[in-house]
Amino acid sequence: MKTALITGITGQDGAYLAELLLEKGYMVHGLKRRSSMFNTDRIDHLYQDPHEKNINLKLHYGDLTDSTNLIRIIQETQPDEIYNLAAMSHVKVSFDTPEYTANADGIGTLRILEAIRILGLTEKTRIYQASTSELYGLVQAVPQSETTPFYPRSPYAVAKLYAYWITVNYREAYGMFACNGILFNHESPLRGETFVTRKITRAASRIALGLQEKVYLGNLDSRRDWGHAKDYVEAMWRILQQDEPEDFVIATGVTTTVRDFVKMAFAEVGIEIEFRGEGVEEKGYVAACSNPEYQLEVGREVVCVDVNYFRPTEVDLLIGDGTKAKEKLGWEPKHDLPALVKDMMQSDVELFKRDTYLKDGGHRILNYHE
Ligand code: NDP
Ligand code: GDR
Repeated sequence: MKTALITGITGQDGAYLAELLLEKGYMVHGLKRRSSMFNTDRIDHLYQDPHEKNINLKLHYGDLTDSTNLIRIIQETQPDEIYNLAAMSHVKVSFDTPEYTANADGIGTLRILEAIRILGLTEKTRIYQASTSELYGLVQAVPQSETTPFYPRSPYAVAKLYAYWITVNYREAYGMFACNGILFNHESPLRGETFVTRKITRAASRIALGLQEKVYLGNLDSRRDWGHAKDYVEAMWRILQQDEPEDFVIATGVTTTVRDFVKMAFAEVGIEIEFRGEGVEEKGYVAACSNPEYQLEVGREVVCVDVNYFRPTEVDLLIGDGTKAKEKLGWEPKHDLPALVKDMMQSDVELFKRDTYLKDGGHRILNYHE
């Protein structure tokens, strides 16, 4: 039985990866942060009672900013594979917490690599580093591949740039099996609520169900290469099963604007959106509503632009070239964007139907804008 340690197991990717590795028969250890509330919602369906014998999922308290803790957990668990997914992963928030982001996302990766070296596990333990298409930043060339130059545009991306290169350096300096997966945006029903796709699918569901008036978004022109997280964790695993350690771009090769994502999400509930106006004055209106379940007036304003969601420096266009992953890993995405949007919308409509019962029962339903 192989043993894996997943940092960031309580996040979107951590949850899907834990599920995948358990299916493959791994013993899975996960690093979770202490929180004042339970923070394991995404993996509760995998929970195993630690009092039982022969469990194959175990959680450990830890933090990427605490090297002694990382050394102890790696020593105790002796992993064959470490998936370093933990990070302060929100690009906009990284402008508010740049030092913390550098510490967790940049130096955190170094702490893991050093722990492996200190413990003499360089031959045994393979490491996957969660690198990102945000490294490309200001567009140098498209589509972006493993050889496209980096130009990071946020404290998050700069921290991840350090993590990328320190992973390459430890591979070259100490012969470690350490790899970067340069993953383009990937989403799912488990996506954090403040990333744009989930913000949109939540809002489209809630607006259709009469729980929310409108949604405020930032830059509608930015383009992303969006895939499904379920497919992307499979690529992470394949990267660590190769004969030689290498870095891979994981992407769909299709790019779409935020504006078009909005249209696709609303279309899933039978609502056609038309955008009118320029720049910050641009707004999205209901152009048609073909679903008799939802009572949305034609002409109603449901999308507005709020400059507070703009970033000081933006990444305008991401579109990945996944040729190397296809050729060497045999990896291709199983979901296209319409399938992703459908999955997210079905899940959110189902989720928020519960709130309609609460609303009907007189409970206050919060419109939380973030
Ligand atoms: P999430 O934000 O959903 O999850 C991040 C995880 O990291 C959570 O488990 C979080 O814990 C944990 N975490 C945050 N800070 C620390 C810390 N200091 N110590 C320990 N754990 C910490 O991210 P995703 O699952 O979407 O992404 C996984 C990784 O992949 C991240 O590194 C991200 O930067 C990277 N990435 C993501 C892409 C995407 O499109 N999703 C694309 C490319 C890269 P808690 O639950 O307590 O907050
Ligand atoms: P990103 O994802 O920054 O690409 O990072 P996010 O969904 O936050 O933004 C995508 C694009 O949408 C624009 N946008 C908005 N974004 C948010 N969050 N909220 C809004 O209201 C909004 N309106 C427009 C953004 O400006 C941006 O252009 C994600 C994270 O998962 C990173 O951890 C990961 O490394 C990269 O993807 C690849």
